[in-house]
Amino acid sequence: MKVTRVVAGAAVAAAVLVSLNATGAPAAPVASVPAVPGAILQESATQVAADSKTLRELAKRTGMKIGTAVDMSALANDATYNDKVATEFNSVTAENVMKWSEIEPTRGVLNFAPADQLVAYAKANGQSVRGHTLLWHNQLPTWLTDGVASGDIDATELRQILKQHVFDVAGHFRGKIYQWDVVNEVIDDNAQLRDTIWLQKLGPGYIADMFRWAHQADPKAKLYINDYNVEGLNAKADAYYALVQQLKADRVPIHGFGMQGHLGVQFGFDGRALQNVQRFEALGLETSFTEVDVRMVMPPDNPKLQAQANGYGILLRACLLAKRCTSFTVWGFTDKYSWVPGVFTGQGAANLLDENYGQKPAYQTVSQTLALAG
Ligand code: 9MR
Repeated sequence: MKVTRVVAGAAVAAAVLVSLNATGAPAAPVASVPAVPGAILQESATQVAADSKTLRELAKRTGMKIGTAVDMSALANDATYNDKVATEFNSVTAENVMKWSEIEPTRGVLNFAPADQLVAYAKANGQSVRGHTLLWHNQLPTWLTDGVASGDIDATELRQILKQHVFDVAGHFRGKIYQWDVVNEVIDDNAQLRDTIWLQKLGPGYIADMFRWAHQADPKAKLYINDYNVEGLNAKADAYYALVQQLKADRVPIHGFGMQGHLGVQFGFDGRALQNVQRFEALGLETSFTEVDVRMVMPPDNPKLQAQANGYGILLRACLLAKRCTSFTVWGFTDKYSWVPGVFTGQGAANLLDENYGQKPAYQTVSQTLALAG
């Protein structure tokens, strides 16, 4: 029996969100939320709303987009997957097909077909598209990495190639992407600029160049800097704060800070995500959670699944409580398709739905939190 307290009004909903965030208590069904003064014990309107609506429907009234990364082969071959992308989300990100190695596997031969399919799908389903990503150190075409390694491509040519890439890709999708991850993972886990071909050959100024070029290529897109392990208050997030401060001082067109949100229940969660979001917003940026998933050591059990729900809840509440957190994207939504087991041996079950599309506690938390906020 679903007996819980009626939570009426946005102010109370916000108070509940705050209290959950501040206590850091495991994200729990609404029934175990601390007593709200004046609340009536009956079937909760919020619970009913959450039960009968998709995430997309619930998110509509929050002003925050709810998104997922999309695996194009699952979209083409798995009807349930395809249906859920359309019904549960109002924002999509290409999990892979907008990356450089996918778009230009052969130098000078651009293949936009799979990414165009995603953009068309999004249009047909009334969804927005996040662009991911114009610059990364992974998934680069071998003609590029080999050319740099052999010395065939020198620094001057590399800079020209990178600029051309931005104009090719951001130009191709001009007007169709609401947020671009312009540079991805440019700071390493020691909070230093990441040692990549970009830094080695072009120097640190490549980051500002990327934003300036992207802004010229697609003036309306919000331009993001994006990374993992920057959801809380830590040295890496501090390094981003300093970098963004400098870019803003230099009048670089940077608009957003993207926190990927690849968490693991075995590491615990930093409950200060909201403070972190707020300090970036105070610099004049909007923010987004861009790749959220919460993995665990297999097999899943109830405590791990509850902890996972808490991880999703901490990030989602931070986004909903912040002033300019515009999108919350999960990096896949079903354990049927996930990058995690292939990279972290013995870990998985990181998504909102299980392999059979069954709802996990994390889904319930996301759904109920959206219902409360909306
Ligand atoms: O989920 C993506 C996976 O399918 C690719 O094989 C992998 C290649 O490195 O990239 C994964 O997505 C990454 C994203 O683009 C950037 N942040 C980390 C994500 C997980 O590795």
